[in-house]
Amino acid sequence: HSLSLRRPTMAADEPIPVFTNLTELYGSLGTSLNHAERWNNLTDEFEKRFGKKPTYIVRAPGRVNLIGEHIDYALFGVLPAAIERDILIACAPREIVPNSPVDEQHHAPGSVVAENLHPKYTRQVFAPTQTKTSTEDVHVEGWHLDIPKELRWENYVKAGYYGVLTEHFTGASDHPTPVDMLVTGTVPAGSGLSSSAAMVVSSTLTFLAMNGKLEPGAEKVTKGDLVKLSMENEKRVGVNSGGMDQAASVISVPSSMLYITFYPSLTASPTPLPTGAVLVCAHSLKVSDKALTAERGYNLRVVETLVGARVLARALGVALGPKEKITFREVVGRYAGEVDVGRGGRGMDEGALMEVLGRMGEAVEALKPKSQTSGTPHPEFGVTMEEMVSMSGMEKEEFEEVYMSWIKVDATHFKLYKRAKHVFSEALRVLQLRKLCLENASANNPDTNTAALLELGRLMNDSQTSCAQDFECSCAELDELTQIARDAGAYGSRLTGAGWGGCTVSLVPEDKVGEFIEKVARAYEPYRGLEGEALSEVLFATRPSVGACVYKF
Ligand code: NG1
Ligand code: MG
Repeated sequence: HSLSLRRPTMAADEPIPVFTNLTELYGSLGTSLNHAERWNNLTDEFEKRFGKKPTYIVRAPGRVNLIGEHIDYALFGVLPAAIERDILIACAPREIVPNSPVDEQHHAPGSVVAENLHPKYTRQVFAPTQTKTSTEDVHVEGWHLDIPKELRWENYVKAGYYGVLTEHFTGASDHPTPVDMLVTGTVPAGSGLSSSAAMVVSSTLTFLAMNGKLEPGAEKVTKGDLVKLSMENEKRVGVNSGGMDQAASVISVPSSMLYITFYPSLTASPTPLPTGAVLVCAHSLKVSDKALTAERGYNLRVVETLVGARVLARALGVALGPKEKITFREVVGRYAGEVDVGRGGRGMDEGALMEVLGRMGEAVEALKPKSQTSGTPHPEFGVTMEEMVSMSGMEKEEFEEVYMSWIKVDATHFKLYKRAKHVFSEALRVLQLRKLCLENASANNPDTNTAALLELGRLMNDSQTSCAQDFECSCAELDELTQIARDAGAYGSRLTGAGWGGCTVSLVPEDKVGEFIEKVARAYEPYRGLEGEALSEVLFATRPSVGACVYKF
């Protein structure tokens, strides 16, 4: 009796769009911003600095997530869209002139000179080194790139390079091309709008382009390939993220949200919002340094949800492979006897998934500690490391190898129950919101449209509550700003991205956007004194826009 909500999905196996005609390129980006000025300025600046024309400009946008927070790494579907704000990188290969008066690294194969239009991000020169590892049975030749732990802008450039090097340069005689590049961006950093994914996707694209991987005749790089490569690359800069940001930055389509699934395979289905509402992003002005606080934040949540999934699997009698790092989505699938989960498989449909998720509320009770015999029980069902190991059914050593060796966490209690409660309720809200959007689009009736928007808003508000109370990824500033947004007339408002700072997203009646922005600007204390461009930097309406592309001169 399951509902079939499935719509044709976007092919993740489409090639990356490569434009050679500027009119077509600007057409694809939409007319709401003056793209020509920015692209021309970048081209001119590149010429001034490097004394030659760029051969490519690559573009990757940031994204806003409407709903589905912290569930991509549990492999549940999410509903983001690319935004108009983006990163652009102009680039060209550099000829190595022997004995030219430059520093040493300029001469190294595959060396990079990276400049940024923003003066805060200074010029960087680096090069990969060639490595040879030989033991009795392994013989590896490749390229190594040092990515230091501290936050530096060029780390995101290096992260993109890393995967291209390891994936495409394995032979000893295979030399990567030296690259000159100039970066510019309009995605605010640390804002939850994924400037990081935009940087890593655009950097990955730059090095693919510079090494001939996007040339006609080269083996086609698909959008799906770029998502996977960028996901791996982003893990080099600190957090064990899911794939939402990279998928949204690469695959998004104009004027529609994108329902992205990761299991059993990467799919992306356009999901149109009801008409009459727009998304407004508002930066809390609290910067969320996810890479630096990951041990108590993001990475800790990754561990809590993965261990939670194992404990739940055991409680439900779901079979587990030895040392398997199962996710919540896989537990649900195996529990429900899901079929068609092989490579490229489609798995169960959305109606069936909603039905199983609805039944999980009781099952997650298994993640509460059985009894806490020593000391006072943790008020929020947190368990100690010892309890967690015992609940997993693993030996301590094995547990450490599987769950603790690849990630650093800093906690005394692990709140498996509350995290799971968020993940399952949030995964269900995503499907409910998508269903509303699809049903509304086919009904095409103004009355049901408003009802749908109100319902969408309610789901967003519930998501915020769940993020704040159960997943504990909100903060005082985000709680306040979402409340201000609701008071100012939003249908719903919530944090977007990892949280702990950064942006909120609000669904706002289209004809009230001006009024809404004024009210929020007045009510949120940190916005005092901001006006004009400074205000629109942090508080702005946005519409779903198109994913990454490349322009070839
Ligand atoms: P932000 O902080 O917006 O980049 C992060 C993760 C996502 C997802 C969200 C929470 C990265 C690159 N992205 O987004 O994969 O897990 O948090 O929903 O870390
Ligand atoms: Mg990020």
